[in-house]
Amino acid sequence: QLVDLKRALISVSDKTGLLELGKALADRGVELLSTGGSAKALRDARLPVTDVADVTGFPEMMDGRVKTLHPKVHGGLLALRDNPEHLAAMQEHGIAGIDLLVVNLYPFEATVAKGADYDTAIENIDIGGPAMIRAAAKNHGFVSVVTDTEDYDALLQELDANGGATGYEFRQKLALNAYARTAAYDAAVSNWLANTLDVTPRRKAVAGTLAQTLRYGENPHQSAAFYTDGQARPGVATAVQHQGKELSYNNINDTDAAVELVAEFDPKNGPACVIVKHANPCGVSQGASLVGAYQAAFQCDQTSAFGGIIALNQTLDGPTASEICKIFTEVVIAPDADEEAKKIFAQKKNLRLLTMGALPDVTAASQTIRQVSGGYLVQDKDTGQILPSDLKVVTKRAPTAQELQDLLFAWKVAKHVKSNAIVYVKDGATIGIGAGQMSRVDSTRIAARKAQDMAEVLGLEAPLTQGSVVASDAFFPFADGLITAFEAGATALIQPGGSMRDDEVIAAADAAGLAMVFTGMRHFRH
Ligand code: 93A
Repeated sequence: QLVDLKRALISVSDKTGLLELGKALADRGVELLSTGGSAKALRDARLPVTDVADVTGFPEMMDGRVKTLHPKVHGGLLALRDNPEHLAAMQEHGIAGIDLLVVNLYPFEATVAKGADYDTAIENIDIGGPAMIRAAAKNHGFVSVVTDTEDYDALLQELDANGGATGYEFRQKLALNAYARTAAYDAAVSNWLANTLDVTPRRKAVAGTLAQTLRYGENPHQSAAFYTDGQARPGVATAVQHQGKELSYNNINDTDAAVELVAEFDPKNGPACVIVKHANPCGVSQGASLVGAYQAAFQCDQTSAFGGIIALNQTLDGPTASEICKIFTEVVIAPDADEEAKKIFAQKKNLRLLTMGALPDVTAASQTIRQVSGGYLVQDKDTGQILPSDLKVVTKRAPTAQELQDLLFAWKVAKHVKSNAIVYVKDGATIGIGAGQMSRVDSTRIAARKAQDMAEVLGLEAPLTQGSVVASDAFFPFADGLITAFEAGATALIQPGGSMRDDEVIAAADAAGLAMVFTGMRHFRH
């Protein structure tokens, strides 16, 4: 099934490696056809090239919207070389076969990521490119299609290994990459339109671009890969890695959880630090200094913080880097890192340092996707925010100013803890987090228990839950959870409200002298 490569069509927006490829193909005796800009670049490098316009007999027209959409191109890509009728049609209409197509598309994703206006985005929707890619990929029995500049070397190696021909399996692999590319491209266009038009319910096209094959998935016996969606949101997908080995599947998942939570804390209100383990925070703090925020977050659960993922809402500085180095940490991610911090981390070879340039906007609308057997669940991302004015005081006692500040902090954290989520907070730092339990009262007990364990580690007389506040991501269905929090020493609570037994829960709070506010908004996270 070897196919000799005689004639190639090259039409690329990203001209990286174009001249090297053109020369390598010309040296191997391949005839080159090409479109406007690509042909000019090849010709300027003194490579022999035929304009597609000379093949079709039509000039490129309508601002380039119509360049390659012609039977002389598509017939050359689609004709079955072993089908007498196809061969007769080629003969009759003067169509010559095209054995290799090299196309990369108008940079639609990069254009919209830069915030281009509507008309510019529309002009960057490639039509002729995907049409040719799909045609060539369909006819992979005879035609090779290269859609990624990174595949040029593999193509040349294939030609060298087969005396200037390509093998069937090689062409099949190129075809599957090609369809993945056009699917991701059209998904990006559809999702851009959905975001631009702001229609509800959103339609979501589910496709992405393979960014990285991972060593393995959640466990070593699972293969895995990382796909990007082409949106340039600051976060784990777009971050720059400065040191350390490649991120693993679990690292990427946990780093994302850490970034999304730390981005809830506006740097204007002070430096914040989040430590994540197994996709849940095990310590969060916002304080006067970055190193102070890290220390307070670490103090919440020193045991779990070992091997954790740390996200910061400000530039990583030297003092914080030194403090982080005292224990084993998998990943540190921040908007930036200063030179001193980079120097300190350079001594910890295995520690990954990532910078994002900025924090993601947690209020920006987007969708989240979860896979279930046989389909996908798509929903708007939880961008819900609670302002002090949204809160309803439901108890006789209203929270004090300090309690209120901690309640709002605890509420932001609870939004990012797997349900059932219970978060104890004191002085801008979590002191006990109960996550992922099937009953709310268990989460309340676990969080208090963890705070008590830390008090023992730290040699404190009383656990820090004394005088703390508590957030619950959904309503307390019974008074038992609230009573557990009270017994642990909590003085104020924040929760959505809305239970059938709200009256009972409020009465228990009043009896205990607790202050409680309702948000009217739930933050389940599963
Ligand atoms: O506007 S198009 O959709 N119409 C076409 O017929 C067409 N054919 C190729 N864009 C088209 N292309 C694209 O032009 C290719 O996908 C490639 O991205 C680009 C290369 O143009 P040039 O060689 O002029 O730089």
